[in-house]
Amino acid sequence: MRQRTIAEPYKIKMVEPIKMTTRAEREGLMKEAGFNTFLLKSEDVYIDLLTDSGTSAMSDRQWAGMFLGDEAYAGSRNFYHLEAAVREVYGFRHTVPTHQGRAAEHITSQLRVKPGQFVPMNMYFTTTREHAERAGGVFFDCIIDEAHDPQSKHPFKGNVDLAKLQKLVDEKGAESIAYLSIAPCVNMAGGQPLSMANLREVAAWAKKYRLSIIFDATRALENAYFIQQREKGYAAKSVREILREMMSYGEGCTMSSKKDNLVNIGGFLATNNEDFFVKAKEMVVVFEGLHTYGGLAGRDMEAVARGIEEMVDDAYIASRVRQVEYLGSRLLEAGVPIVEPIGGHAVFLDAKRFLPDMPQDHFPSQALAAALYVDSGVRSMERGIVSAGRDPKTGEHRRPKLELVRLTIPRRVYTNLHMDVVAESCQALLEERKKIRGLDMVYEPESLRFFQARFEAR
Ligand code: PLI
Repeated sequence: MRQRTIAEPYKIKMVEPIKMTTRAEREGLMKEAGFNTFLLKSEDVYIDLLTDSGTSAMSDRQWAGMFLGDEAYAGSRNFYHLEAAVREVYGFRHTVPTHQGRAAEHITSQLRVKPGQFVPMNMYFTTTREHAERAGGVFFDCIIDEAHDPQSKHPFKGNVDLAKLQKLVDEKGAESIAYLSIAPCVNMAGGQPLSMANLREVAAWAKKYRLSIIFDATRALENAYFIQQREKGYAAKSVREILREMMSYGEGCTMSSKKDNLVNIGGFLATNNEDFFVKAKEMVVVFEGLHTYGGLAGRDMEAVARGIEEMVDDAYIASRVRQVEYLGSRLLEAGVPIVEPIGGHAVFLDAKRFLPDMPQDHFPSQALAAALYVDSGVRSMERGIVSAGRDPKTGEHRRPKLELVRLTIPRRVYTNLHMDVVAESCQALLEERKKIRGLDMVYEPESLRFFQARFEAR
């Protein structure tokens, strides 16, 4: 039987105009922005695939909730709605709101990492690693090798390699590990999921050594969808049930609500560990705000609470991930090299295969992202040597195997015709790839350099 189309389970009630600039204008704008797409003005962008973070379209129910904000300094009713939603959907008893994910990472790292301890992660994420390192921790990559190979079609490239963890424990002892920081739908690997079977094994292994799993639950829902689609025994389960089971293997999580939770701002730290909760509550007051608002307005917490309830709709998440798959399939048909399997939140161009003659020191992904903007006004993001930063010990560039450009799809924002425009632009660039020039970095911030670094054409 032919596969039937699944349309979005919503219709559009409000629109925001976007405008196309001319190629000559975009050439000037890109140069002015130092060939860094983060430094472009949003109004100069036609289709904005910079990130899926905070770029979702909220529903009418979420917007209605914004008018029910209880803007009290303490004990806002919206906090209790948020706490109840997290308890119900993620299964964690205690919630500490934060203004976004990295604030929850900051608190977690400061409380749970002792200087010199390892923090194993299934691949790094920029802010997560940064906070672990600022607390004196040492990042340890425990993802399976396939994750570093953009052409491996492993269905669960986000899986943890237990042998790598075992080796670390054998050599350094379990007490050298702060906790396991496990991210579903691994962002830097291309939005790749881990399997429930892997998670179960990791949890059993961690228990043996009395180590905790603290999830980076940012895109856990998208991971739940992949488990439903790909893993034996889960086809008949709802994403809601799958997400709840996933989270049951962790002691808690940090969360950027700006992704799965369908809001423009917000995050939280959630846990079943009383002691961690009490300490986190004390710390959030210093850095974010009282523990019942954590840097958010009451209305923002209401939007998060409603977003959490809305996201666990099987029809919604299917249409969300299928749109990403639609763009990826169009690119594959056109022969554009991308990371496979296609991820949950983004399609990643493989800059090493796109620009095979450009050395990594000429920042191929940065150059490709700039060229894409000049071609069509589509904004993407570098995820290669610039994002990887420098080794804190040697000061050398970290040289990731993956040299990628991320085309990140905001939730409920663009139609598949927008995806067609993006695909056509990537195809046109591929045909003219010889014309894409490498870059020199002329300004480099000390940390998280990809956000503000500036470049010039070579
Ligand atoms: O941007 P924050 O502070 O709300 O969240 C930080 C963060 C943590 N973990 C993961 C996996 C992320 O992807 C993440 C933020 N990601 C951004 C901004 C992105 O564009 O992917």
